[in-house]
Amino acid sequence: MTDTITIPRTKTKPKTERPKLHKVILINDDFTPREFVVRVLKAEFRMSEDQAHRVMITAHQRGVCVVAVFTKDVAETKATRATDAGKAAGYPLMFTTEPEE
Ligand code: TYC
Repeated sequence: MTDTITIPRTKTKPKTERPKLHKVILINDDFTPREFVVRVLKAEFRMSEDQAHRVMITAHQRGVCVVAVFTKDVAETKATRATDAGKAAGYPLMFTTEPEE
């Protein structure tokens, strides 16, 4: 049995389709030191001191702040790594992800 039947695809994906991007969101808490949050943002998201400070302050004041958008895998990996960095230092620092509309 070497004969193979190939059925052509009837539906082709439009070439313009892009993978949905996912937001990494920083959540405020009462315990993680501001300086530590800034350090994690700089290390994991390659932000400048200024950018990191703005994001940290926004989360501090409003409860949450969007850090950046990535493909799903990258967003989840970065959120996990950043959350783990807090955990390793004994802080409840939390990053989550959410798909963009
Ligand atoms: N609220 C924290 C404090 O006053 C600082 C902080 C900011 C923690 C943002 C988490 O996502 C955060 N020490």
